[in-house]
Amino acid sequence: MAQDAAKAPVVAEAHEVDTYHPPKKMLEKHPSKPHLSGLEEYQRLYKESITEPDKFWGRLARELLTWHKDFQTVRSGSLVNGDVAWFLEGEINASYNCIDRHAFKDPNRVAIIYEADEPTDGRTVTYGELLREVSRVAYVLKSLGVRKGDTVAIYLPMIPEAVIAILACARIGAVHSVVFAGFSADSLRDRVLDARSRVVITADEGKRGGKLIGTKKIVDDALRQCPDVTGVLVFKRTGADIPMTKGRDVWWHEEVEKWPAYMAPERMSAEDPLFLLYTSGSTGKPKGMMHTTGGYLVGAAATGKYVFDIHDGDRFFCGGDVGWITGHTYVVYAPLLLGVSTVVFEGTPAYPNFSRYWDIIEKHKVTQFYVAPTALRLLKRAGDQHVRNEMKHLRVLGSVGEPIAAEVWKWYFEVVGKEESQIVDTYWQTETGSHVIAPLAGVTPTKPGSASLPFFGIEPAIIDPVSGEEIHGNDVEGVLAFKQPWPSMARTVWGAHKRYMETYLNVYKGYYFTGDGAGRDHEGFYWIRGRVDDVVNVSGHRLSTAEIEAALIEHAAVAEAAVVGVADELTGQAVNAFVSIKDGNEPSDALRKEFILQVRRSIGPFAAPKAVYIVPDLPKTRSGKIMRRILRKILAGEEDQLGDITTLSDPSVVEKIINAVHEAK
Ligand code: 6R9
Repeated sequence: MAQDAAKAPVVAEAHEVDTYHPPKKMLEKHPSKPHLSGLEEYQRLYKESITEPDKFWGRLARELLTWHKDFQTVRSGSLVNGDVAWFLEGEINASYNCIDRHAFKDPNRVAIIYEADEPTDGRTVTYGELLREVSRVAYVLKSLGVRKGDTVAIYLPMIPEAVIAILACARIGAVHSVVFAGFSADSLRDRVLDARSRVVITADEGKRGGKLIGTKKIVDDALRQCPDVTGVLVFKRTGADIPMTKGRDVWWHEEVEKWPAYMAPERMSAEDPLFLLYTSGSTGKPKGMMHTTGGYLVGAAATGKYVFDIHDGDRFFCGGDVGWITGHTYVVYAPLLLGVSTVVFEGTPAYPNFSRYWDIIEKHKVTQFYVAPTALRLLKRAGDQHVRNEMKHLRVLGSVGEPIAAEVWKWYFEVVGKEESQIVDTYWQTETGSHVIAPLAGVTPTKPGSASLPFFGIEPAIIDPVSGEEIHGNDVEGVLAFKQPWPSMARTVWGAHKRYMETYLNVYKGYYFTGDGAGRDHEGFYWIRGRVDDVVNVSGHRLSTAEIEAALIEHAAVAEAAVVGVADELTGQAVNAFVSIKDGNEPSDALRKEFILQVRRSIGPFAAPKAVYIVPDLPKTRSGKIMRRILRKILAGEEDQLGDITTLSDPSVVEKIINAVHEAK
């Protein structure tokens, strides 16, 4: 598995690259100073977090959060047993920590800066207003029958109401299950059914890049096969004329008027679930990763504070969508837990023009900006003339979701940041809840392309995938695992704990397995190489090849399908599909288009294959296993390095596939 990753390094050899220290200008314009005095303090605290985790995390949890009832047991359980639990006996409410404690101190402080799709349509929401709106929606959810422990599906565009819906669930102890609004009706249906959600929160329409999206229509399509859904709360975003199902659908603006503007938060146990978020794995069905309340909040607040160097009065802008983990942790929880302003951006970086991000940063005096390299590649390619803005309040520029190439890193640093901000390349996953390998802004030196050093409490291990043994020392390559539990790790896959154990904890006993290949250089810096499983990363979106194959096979003409990721200049990786068709069908462009449409319909537009090759057969072993490695090699033009193909049940298909690819190119 890991050989693939090791042979295709995405970065230069570690010792050839420059080291960048936190820029002096960043420290000069700092409102005070970074939370730590320097690398030595990081090293001292890091050591404590590994050798005395109870002391370290107990202190941080009490410092960063307000508990209704204090905890006594900081940590229990183990990676071996898969029963990790944190801050037991503690009682806490996420919405109280994100809202009330700031609203009581300063109700007029801005919590949400809403940048609408049209630059002129935005508004701000203060902490006082947020408390009132969240309380009202919490009442509405109760009136729709939602009780503590129930799951609520949220299918909303990037508008303040998405944050309000999330926090309203948290307020009453309901488990939010946000589904990215780019997912199709079928994907939404699967998630609603798997989580057994009976209430869905949505909008009439969405608006993105000047285009309208029929959000409610997608929900209606999905719910046709979800008989247990009894309530749909609909926010009026555009005022489109949409059908409302009697007895099921209610309008947000009508319901909130019925209820008072304060509701006391529910006291939750630290280990009560806070949310589910579905993510793709190597097998077909998406997994509902379950995060719990206390540990997740500690991870979000701690990484927000130390990695992004968040200070009072900061204005934080994460370009991720709340439908993904990046939006959960760094649009919603981290900035609100720390009481600063968070930008909720509805649009795209290219609308109305390529200066949109920079205009937002300038307009709102943004101090930290966080985005995926795919957006940076797009904007770099569009040209430096779009980045004329001074953006003089910026101190930290974050990168997330995929490896960032050194030249994109440098462009971010020089052209966007004018060498006055620190770049933080943050490595983490839906499963880790918050950053696990990342520099601390103002503290950690960085190297373009490296996520640098582990966050507190994270003890990385590089494992030899062949022997399964940990490789000690520096200048080593292998697969990445973690040796100790940390507070914000997902506790289970919803309703499938066995799958959780098999995917993460039983692969290498005693370790959490990330699924990524990585190197540790001569100075102990980590270089993430990318997935070693059948997960493709397209524009920072995590897709399962098996899921796309399953979608293709739903098409009546498809006999078999194999999907692989190929390197793509703009999107990092792109989806390419090999399809063999049933007798009676002829290969054609029209058929290829239908296959692409099939994936769009079944999963969502972002999963659509960039190329579809219709081939007579797929390369399979005698036991029927598809050899995707061979397909990847052919696409990379490395036909002379296919290795041993005699184990294939029909080695002659390889030649035919090569021809099909050449013809298409
Ligand atoms: C936060 C998020 C997780 C996968 C992960 C890895 C890739 C994330 C990265 C990175 C290189 C980084 N990934 N951050 N690769 N450098 N800084 O993206 O979560 O959607 O679950 O994806 O993304 O492959 O395993 P998620």
